[in-house]
Amino acid sequence: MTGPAVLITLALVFYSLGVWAERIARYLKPWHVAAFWTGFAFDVAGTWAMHRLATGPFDLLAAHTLTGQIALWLMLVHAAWATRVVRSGSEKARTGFHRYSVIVWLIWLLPYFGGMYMGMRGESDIRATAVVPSARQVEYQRMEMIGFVHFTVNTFTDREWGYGDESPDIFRPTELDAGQWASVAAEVGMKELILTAKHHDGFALWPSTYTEHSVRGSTWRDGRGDLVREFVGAARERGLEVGLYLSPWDRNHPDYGRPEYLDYYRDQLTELLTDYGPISEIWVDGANGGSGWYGGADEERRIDRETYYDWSNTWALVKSLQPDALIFSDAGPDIRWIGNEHGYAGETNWSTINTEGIMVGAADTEYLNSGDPEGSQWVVPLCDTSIRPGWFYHASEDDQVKTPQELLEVYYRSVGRNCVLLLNVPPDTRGLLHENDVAALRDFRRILDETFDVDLAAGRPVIGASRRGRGDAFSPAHLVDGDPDSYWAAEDGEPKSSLEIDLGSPTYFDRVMLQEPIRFGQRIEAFTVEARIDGNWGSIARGTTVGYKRLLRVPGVEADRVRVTIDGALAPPALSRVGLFVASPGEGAGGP
Ligand code: FUL
Repeated sequence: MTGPAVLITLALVFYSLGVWAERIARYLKPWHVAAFWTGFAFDVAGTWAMHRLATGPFDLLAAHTLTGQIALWLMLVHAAWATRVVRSGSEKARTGFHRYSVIVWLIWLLPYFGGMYMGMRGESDIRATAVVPSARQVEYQRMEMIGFVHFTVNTFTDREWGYGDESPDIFRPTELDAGQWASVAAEVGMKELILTAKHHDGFALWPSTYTEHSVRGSTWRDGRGDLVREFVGAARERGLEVGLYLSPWDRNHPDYGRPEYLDYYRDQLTELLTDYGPISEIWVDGANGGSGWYGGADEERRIDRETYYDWSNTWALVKSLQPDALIFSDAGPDIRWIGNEHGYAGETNWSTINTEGIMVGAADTEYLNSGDPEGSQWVVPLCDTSIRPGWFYHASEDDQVKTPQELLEVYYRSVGRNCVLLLNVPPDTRGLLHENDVAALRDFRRILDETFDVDLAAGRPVIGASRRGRGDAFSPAHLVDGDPDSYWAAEDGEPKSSLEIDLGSPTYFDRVMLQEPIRFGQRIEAFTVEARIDGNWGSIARGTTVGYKRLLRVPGVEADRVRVTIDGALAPPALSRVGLFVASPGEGAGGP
């Protein structure tokens, strides 16, 4: 018997001993109460040990967790009640209490044995790998696509990097409407929006009390504007999470490069994390070009990337102000850069890396691009790219907006490779997303929906897979049930497993979707997809990692069966979904 099982059995032994000794004596004695409490203590210890050993993040509503909770609460109430009766109850109460004890004990047995039965059938969750995402990281990954809003003085100077000497008054959007940004983002399926609260030029889009270089110095909204506030309000109204970009490099601030600047950076971070409600993500950019205005010094300032920013204390500050905020940088700690600005993840993309030694602004981009199966930290990969050549709006780029087909290419290489896609759509000098960008986004969304709305595998019989446990908890039917939380798991100890989807009759498809239940870790390191065409099996795709989502563009086939084989995995494999789709004609001829 394993540790938790011993503890939970001891809970039964002590609790039953107390209840039945009381029943025989027909009188509640202090040692009976002590036995109830001992039983309770073992139950708590056993439940705790079970969660620590056997599962990923604690899920209160999972069946076996729930039964355990009910049993624990019943026992606690009973023991506390008995303690009161022994301490201050009448003789009559002590003589009659055994009736209640037996009833509570009988009720308690139901969840107790219910939980045990599920455990015996192998219905407790699979054992997580050593490195798993936090619940917040899983939520973040599930957003799949989020939006970036680059907007500041650069929009008006037509530059990509402001020097820091811009007059705040050049910031004069004529029709600014953050509601338009958020509506378009929500409409096209983005779940979060990130605003450049401060870019490298140092101009603050909110009236920071620590600088004059902000919207307060602009005639926009008569100097009383607060774009961060407008932005978070508009995003939240439309159900979007909000993130803020606060550039560490500040070409305006006189102290940049000196230790004092760090206080300024952290003060601004504190304002943003204190005054604007829940912030889902803080975005820390790695760029540092050296030269700048720096309060009039107008010079080159180099910093030591390794020591200057003292990131660990800044991360601690973020977490102390908002424990749920996730931090993005080259080195995480929660979300990592994918290593390029095209929005392309590696075909092999592990969510784990070793962050030690990664310097913000000087990272090994190849390492970030594919992650590390031996990494000891889970750091969600993020693919950032802009819908235009630049990050900021330039009228000269109005006809260089990515086409819907180019956006799809990005989507397949980001979301389709275990990455979250962060797509930048910069507002123009009016303060609105440009018509060309909005049109491209809408077409992109329409085509995506045309491709992925109908899953030909949904509800089809799945056969041939080994499965964990004897019940249906991990049955391969979960691969096609549309529930993102349910999953199929192979028999423990089996690193290679195959399953077949029976399509009933020859069915055309050219897109395959695979998903792992990442809350238990990322496991799969090699897989093959085969199709049966006219009775003959042939391989249509081979790949390495799957992770949260893997999309495969395969040559169109008309097959009656599809086989997915997990050729290698770091731990017994599990999948939460296999989907089969037909590409919308709107996708055009994208490369695999
Ligand atoms: C880069 C910055 O220098 C760009 O201006 C932009 O903000 C991009 C997302 O990150 O490193």
